[in-house]
Amino acid sequence: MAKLFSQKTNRSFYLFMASVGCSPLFAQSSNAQNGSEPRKGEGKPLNIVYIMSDDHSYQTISCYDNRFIKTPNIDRLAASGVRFTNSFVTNSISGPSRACMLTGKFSHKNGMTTNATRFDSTQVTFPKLLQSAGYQTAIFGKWHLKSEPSGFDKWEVLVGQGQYFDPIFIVPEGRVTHKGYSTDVITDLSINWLESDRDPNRPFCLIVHHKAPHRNWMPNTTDIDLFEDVTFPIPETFYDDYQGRQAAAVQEMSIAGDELDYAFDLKLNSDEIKTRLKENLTFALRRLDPQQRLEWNRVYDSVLNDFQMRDLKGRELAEWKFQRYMKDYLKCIKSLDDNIGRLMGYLKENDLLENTIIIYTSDQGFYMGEHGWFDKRFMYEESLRTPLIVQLPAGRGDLLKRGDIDQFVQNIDYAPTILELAGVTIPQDIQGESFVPLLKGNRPKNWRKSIYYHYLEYPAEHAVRRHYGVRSSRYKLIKFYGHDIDAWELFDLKNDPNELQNIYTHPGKRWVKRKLHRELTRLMVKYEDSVVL
Ligand code: SGN
Ligand code: CA
Repeated sequence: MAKLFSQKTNRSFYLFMASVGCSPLFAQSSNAQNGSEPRKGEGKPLNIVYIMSDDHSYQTISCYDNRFIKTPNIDRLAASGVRFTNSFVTNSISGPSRACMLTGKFSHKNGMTTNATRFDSTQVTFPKLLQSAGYQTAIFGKWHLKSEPSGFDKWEVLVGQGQYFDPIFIVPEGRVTHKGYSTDVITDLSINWLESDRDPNRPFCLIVHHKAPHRNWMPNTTDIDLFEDVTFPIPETFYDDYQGRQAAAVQEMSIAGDELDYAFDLKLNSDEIKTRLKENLTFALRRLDPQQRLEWNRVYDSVLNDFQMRDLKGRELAEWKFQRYMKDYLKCIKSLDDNIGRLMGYLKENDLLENTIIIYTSDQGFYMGEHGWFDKRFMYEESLRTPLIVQLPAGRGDLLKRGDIDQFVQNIDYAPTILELAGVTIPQDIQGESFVPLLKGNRPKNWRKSIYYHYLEYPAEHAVRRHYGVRSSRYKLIKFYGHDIDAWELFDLKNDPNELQNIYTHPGKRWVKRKLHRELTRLMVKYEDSVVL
């Protein structure tokens, strides 16, 4: 009976796909074309596992940068897949980035311009299209779009930013608290769905959105002792003086400044330390059980003692704060990497790697002390870039097995790429490009040579002024605008990769400037963006 049922489901899925004009993605392989033995996984529709963390910098993934931490599980994905070396976001902030990813459109088109906006969930998104093409769709973890998820058969999403311990989830029926550490919980929900909730005879798209390593970087108590005796290298630009860069000079995301909260961020929990965000730490710590609280206090009470004993000032204090920030952030990364390993282990053990594409990315990049900062938002490299690693299904002989892809991709490209891989028609008005040709190892001549960016969340926390700009392989042109600013910046990324010299007014750059202005206008026209003052 079970067999009959599964055959029927399979057939009805294929008939449905044909009726909606889709060629369901059977793991096509060059073997199928040349008539040799079919590979394992061939002929099966493609599954998608999309894992996105929150604020995970490429600097803290060892296959991108091995100065800070080893991430063996993410590295393994990259080693058996492709690593994008020029992957960028369109607007470096969570809600907007998530909306770009779901719709394949820039913020000004999908309407989600800032974290304060509400996502219009009646819009077409790639999960909705997959769902109507017969895919089972599920999302677990951070959502951050205010409106309820739509286009998912199963969803459990965090309330707002979510909590690290015993996180509360919004579900169609209301709210539910899951005991445990958020990264473990989100992975458990994902694995449980794969194991017990889905029909194994239909393809699936599983979206796993971690909360970690978002501020305030609370580690699992199992990882709480890690890195305590490690001293991390101070970034070259930690003491940036922001000369010639007006917006950078007035931001509020400095590690040395009070914005990195002594209580909430640095976990210094003492009656004498009264800070703006102290209450938030109190609330967060209430979620730990007595055993976890003991472990927590053991580590952070000793940090507090050390801090009080040293009585640090000036650069010594700034560097102490940097070291604490790095330690906590990296403890969260350890758990993230372990859990990615756990999910990968499940997919392998259950023979799913043959016909499943696995994507790992973050909603944007993050500053690990570069320019003296934490947070993101700016169009400078550390937050404009985002990690992107794709492990391709072993059964797809037409796709690359491994290697680096250096062409420019953006998060608006994910939706069309996934749709093309799934054999679902890409809507005409999607602004991103499917990078399936790149996954096949091609270098299309007309592939984009520059990217467009627009950040709109000001006035807001961290005080990063609104800006838009263009990045080519060599140069970056940025315009900061609105309220109290009207400033252009131009960087030569070859001679000044750290973006310290604004050469906009330098004589001799007129030709470069003209070319970039023209390119910026071309992109604004192409993407139909304009600036509202
Ligand atoms: C919170 C954080 C900010 C962070 C935003 C946006 N403050 O408001 O530091 O920039 O989220 O982050 S906190 O005190 O609440 O931690 S995003 O990744 O969701 O866009
Ligand atoms: Ca984020």
